[in-house]
Amino acid sequence: MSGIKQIDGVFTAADARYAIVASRFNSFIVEQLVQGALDALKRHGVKDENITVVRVPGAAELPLVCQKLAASKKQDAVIALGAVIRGATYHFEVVAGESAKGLSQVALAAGIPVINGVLTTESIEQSIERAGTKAGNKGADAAMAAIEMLSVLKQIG
Ligand code: INI
Repeated sequence: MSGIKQIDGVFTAADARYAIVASRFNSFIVEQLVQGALDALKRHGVKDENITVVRVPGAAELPLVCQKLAASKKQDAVIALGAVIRGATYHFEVVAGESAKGLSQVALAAGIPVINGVLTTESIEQSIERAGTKAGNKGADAAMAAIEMLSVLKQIG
């Protein structure tokens, strides 16, 4: 026996409360991420009454609402979903960068998982690929990351 203590997250955080915050911008894509996240949560035993879905105008608005939810103590994990597409905006770097930076700041300040499920892609096609077609569903991946992180945090106390 090596004596090394290993901690791995498991996917059994069924009693936890999850908030999904989704942007309305590029809703054609983002709503597929929301469906993917809901599907992953429910198939891992999360009850409907423990899921809250909040919608915001765009990815730039995600950090503030995630911060409020994370500080509310009413949620155990927050999942931010959005799609920032370079071809669709002149200020791609600003929106994508500020959104990502804000979300990681919120997670560190709140001490709960705040998962960044915001697609940042070169084209609408790339976003579609990640929203339930050939590259999977990043909303579902984000939900799985939230479940896994809750398990890891619980174990490290
Ligand atoms: N918001 C997005 O979520 N994705 C985008 O691709 C995008 N573009 O293209 O600009 C976008 N802009 C809106 C932004 O998030 C804010 O809602 C807006 O600037 C008001 O603060």
